[in-house]
Amino acid sequence: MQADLFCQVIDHYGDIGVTWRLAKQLNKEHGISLRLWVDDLNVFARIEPRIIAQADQQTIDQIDIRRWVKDTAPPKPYPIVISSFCCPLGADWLKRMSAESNPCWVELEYLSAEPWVESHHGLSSKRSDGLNPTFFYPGFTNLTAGLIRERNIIQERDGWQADMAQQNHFLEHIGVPINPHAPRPFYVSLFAYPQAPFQSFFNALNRLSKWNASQASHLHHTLQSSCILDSTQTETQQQKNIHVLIPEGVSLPGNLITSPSVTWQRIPFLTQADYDKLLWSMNLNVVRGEDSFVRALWAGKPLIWHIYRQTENTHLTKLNAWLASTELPQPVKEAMLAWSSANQLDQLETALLDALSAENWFNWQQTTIQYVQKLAILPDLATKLTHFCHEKTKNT
Ligand code: TRH
Repeated sequence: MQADLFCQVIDHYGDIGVTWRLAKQLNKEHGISLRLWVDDLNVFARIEPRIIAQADQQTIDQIDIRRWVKDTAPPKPYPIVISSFCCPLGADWLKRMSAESNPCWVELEYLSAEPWVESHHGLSSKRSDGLNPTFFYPGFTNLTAGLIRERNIIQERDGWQADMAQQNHFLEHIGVPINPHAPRPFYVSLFAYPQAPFQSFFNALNRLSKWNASQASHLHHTLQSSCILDSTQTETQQQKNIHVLIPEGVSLPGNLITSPSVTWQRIPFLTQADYDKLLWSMNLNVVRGEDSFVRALWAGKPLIWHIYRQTENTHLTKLNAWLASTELPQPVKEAMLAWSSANQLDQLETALLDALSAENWFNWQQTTIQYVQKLAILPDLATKLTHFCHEKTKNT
């Protein structure tokens, strides 16, 4: 099977992040030969360092990557056309598609847990030019297009998470100092939008790290239940046991008040494969948008999702819909909602500290693991897409 896959980079990295991941999986696991059309190769190069931003054509991992210049005469379209995030293909492509190949055209939508997605997934709409696109809605149930999940990702994650030496080697490789004789810190990765409530988050972590003796045992239990501290830890060692890793490109406010009791460290912006390894190595992941959110789910660790902000608080409707589909402890749900809502900084700090308390932290981990285990047995998006396109094109 041959497919033309289109990506229009709107902003940030998610458009090309999702599309590139899907392209590789469709080719590697389903044998589809892909022509990937991308309008902004500079952003592409940020997540895929092998990209030559000046090249009009290049092949990476057997994917034929083309610079997509709108309003230029297109080649003969392949029998399958996929437009990521329903990006407009432009009159020239549509004309050739309707005149020559009338392809199996899939419009890949944004991810949402909202209930209406199930009834919309798979619907098509006949156009006046004869084209008949079908809408694929990614989602969290078997009545949607599912989620992007590579065939062995869970197995690879489990192997990684069982190998502390490999994790330490990786962390050192990206510049994180490892002290094998000290207790393993409580690691946090922080990938959020500029308007994130960084100070409230820092305050909560600072308070967590400085809990006094009476609460140290509860911090001890918290950290121990995350298999971080063994019982030999003395109280002083429990100080400074939180290490926050912030990728290049995540902008922090200039006037941030942090404290010596928590280590905040910049790390490089990683390749997608290395970013997965970072997420797998952490205790808590703050992620955003769509792709890093799904990758953090596959990491099986507690996460805070900074959802992409939309007008009229549509993003809060989406966030609430996803939270409602989980069994996460109430303080965790409150913290995630406060994180993405305006003027809820105090609630955020309180809810976060509550969520990180021994009891809730253990439940946060358990409910996350159980939730992801259920997701990981659903058919993945690339498989559903391939089956759909195979069925649609086999009779043509
Ligand atoms: O960058 P984003 O905010 O992209 C957003 C969202 O996709 C949103 O849904 C969309 O509407 C908007 O773009 C236009 O967040 P996201 O989706 O997590 O994409 C980030 C990509 O960057 C993801 O593929 C992971 C990758 N990444 C790396 O490869 N290395 C890194 O070090 C980091 C931090 C991220």
